[in-house]
Amino acid sequence: MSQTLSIPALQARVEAILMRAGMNDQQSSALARVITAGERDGCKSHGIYRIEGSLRTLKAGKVRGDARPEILPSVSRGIVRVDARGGFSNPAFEIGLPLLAERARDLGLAALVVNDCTHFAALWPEVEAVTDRGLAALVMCPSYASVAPAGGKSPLLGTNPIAFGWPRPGRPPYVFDFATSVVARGEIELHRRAGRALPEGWAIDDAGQPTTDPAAALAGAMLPFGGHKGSAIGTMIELLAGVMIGDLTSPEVLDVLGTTTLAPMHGELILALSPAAFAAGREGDPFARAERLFEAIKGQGARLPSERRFAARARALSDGVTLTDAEAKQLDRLLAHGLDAVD
Ligand code: NDP
Ligand code: PYC
Repeated sequence: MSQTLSIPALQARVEAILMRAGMNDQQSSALARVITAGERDGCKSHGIYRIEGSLRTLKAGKVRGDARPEILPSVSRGIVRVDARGGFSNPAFEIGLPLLAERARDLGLAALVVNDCTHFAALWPEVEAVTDRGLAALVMCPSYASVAPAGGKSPLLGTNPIAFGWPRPGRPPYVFDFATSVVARGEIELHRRAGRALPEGWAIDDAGQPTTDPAAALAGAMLPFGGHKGSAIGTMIELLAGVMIGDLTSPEVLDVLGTTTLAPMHGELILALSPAAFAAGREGDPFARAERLFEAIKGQGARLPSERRFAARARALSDGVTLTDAEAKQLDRLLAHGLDAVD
């Protein structure tokens, strides 16, 4: 039977599962917030479906559930660096955020670098945490080799998400957040579990031929969005959020991890920019000018990215979220058996 839960109830349940599996308070609470936010906002590919993968990664010893991230001494005022100490990215982001925002307000632009973190999450929760502070945000990270470069035939780039946010005083921010592959890999796995064929153009098989079979796609390679354009943006993310920050690129992650069935460990780059500082001395209020642009987009009948998500959030906050029978049973199983419930 399906089960409807309030958001606080779901978050408490997810946190209890993660603590039962041996994660400390800092890791489990940050992860529970981001996983619950995925369900709340109708982003199933990064909601409770990710719990099992996180526990499998913990059981395999590829992530530290007891990690306490640490802010490292600054080499440059514009760069805040957090060592995730082999834990998940979200608690590391949370401890670095206040200093990132302070430096971005002060300098106009600042970066938060998170190193040595396991990353399975959507990026928009981090983008929104920055826009909530009146700053614009650009966030990106590699993953593991699973995407063929445009014109290539085998996995090399990651699904490398990139997300941007612009603060809108008194309204939800403008936010987009997407993989640089046609879709997130989680979507392919969800299609496989549901026995549904993929749309054409998402993936190729291990012989480099187009496929709509999710299993063949997982064994082959995903395709970048927009052909050579997505391929170039994916490569930029490898450079900025891998090479430049002294962390692993997606092919290196796969070499170290040896599988695409566990959550990957690498780094993450979060840029915070102050529109007020950049526009100072120029005519016009940047926030008012941005609103005119958004109105013009909507005036053509187009929707802004994240509007679907914000509508799902409003519904979930008032009515709760409904889990399928299989999802509710899976949560019960994970809570009852902890790491024994996963391979
Ligand atoms: P989607 O293609 O589903 O959506 C991407 C973005 O486009 C969203 O901001 C969405 O807003 C917006 N959008 C969708 N349709 C429209 C439309 N018609 N008009 C305007 N905007 C639209 O995302 P992906 O499958 O590429 O990625 C899903 C998630 O996976 C992301 O959150 C990403 O961070 C995450 N991911 C994480 C990885 C990791 O390594 N941690 C790797 C890859 C992906 P809305 O939500 O409102 O529909
Ligand atoms: O959905 O592509 C994905 C993904 C990879 C790592 C985390 N999410």
